[in-house]
Amino acid sequence: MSTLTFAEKIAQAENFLPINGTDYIEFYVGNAKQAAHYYKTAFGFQSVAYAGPETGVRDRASYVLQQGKIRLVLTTGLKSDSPISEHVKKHGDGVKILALWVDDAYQAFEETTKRGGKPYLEPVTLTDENGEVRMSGIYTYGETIHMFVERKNYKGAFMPGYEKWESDYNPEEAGLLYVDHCVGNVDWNRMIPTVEWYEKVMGFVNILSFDDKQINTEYSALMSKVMSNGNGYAKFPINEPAEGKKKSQVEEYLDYYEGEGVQHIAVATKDIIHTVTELKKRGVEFLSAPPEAYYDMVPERVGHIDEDIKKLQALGILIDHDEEGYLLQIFTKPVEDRPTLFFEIIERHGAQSFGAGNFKALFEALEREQERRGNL
Ligand code: TYF
Ligand code: FE
Repeated sequence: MSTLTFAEKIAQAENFLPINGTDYIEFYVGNAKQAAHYYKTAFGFQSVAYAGPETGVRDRASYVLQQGKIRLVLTTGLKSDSPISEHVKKHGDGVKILALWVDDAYQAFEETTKRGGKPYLEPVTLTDENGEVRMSGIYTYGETIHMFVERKNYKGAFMPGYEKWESDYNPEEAGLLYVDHCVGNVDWNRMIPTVEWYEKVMGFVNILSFDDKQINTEYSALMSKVMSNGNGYAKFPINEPAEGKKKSQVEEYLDYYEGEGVQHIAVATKDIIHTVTELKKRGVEFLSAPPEAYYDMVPERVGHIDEDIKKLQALGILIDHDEEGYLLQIFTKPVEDRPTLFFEIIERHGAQSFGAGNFKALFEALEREQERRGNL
């Protein structure tokens, strides 16, 4: 076990690709209008911008939503031969773009492609009366893209091509603040090459690793490595399935997504009890709570926490700690019919880790769902 703190580990990252945070996450979906309604109603996202036939965009419709610093773009293709529709046909609804906010989109493209990044979008400058946005993009795992977004004091709703979306339907926010991390599932034997890709092409460092000895239940196993940039604003854990008695949850994902892709998006809140209470009231489905014994062990395993354990238990929220503090987390069921993408809600109190102490309880809950789907 290394004795470096997380801050010391990320300080070892290279800085040829300065990142200020997540700019947006774009989903390719079968019906963007309905998906936008779901994220507004169920998660409390607010209407921000729209692009589509009414704004002169012929091949797609995109809805931009925001809550705290989290910006989601929901995009659908308008013709069967559009690359968006092809993507949806293969993968179902899922994340296409993890966009990163950078100071210089041209330099980001240059630095990453010269280190082997595969181009997706050559640098472009988009302008309208509200200013300028520069963008470029490269492929990461599967068909997933990292877009680099540079905002030159852009004053419009989102970016050129989009119009402000003023809706009469505005459900209240649920306390979601920012993207904490986004996890990718990769194929067998692909975790190490993907980790090396993040090191070489993006200048990231590996801050945590879990092997199949640590991440396993009676039935299934996986391996995971967390990659971070130099300020910790971009954290991408990478999972690979591992051989167990039965099918790994990562393998189930790969089968249904028909390839590698984003497994979960973790969003931070400052009041997880309020956030989860709200989300449940609005119909978001969460994995079932661990057994009573899990909560009985918390004082001994984690030590003091500010929250009332009974309230956390009633909502099925998980609790873990590391040398730097504790964290509270809970996972939704997949938000599509295919068992693919899900969300994590996380509240950190100092802890910079990912809830390894919860893996057993979490994976048992995941396996109960896999079993119900006949995939275990
Ligand atoms: O991001 C993480 O590492 C935690 C735990 O299939 C986790 O949220 C890891 C793998 C997985 C589900 C959750
Ligand atoms: Fe996570």
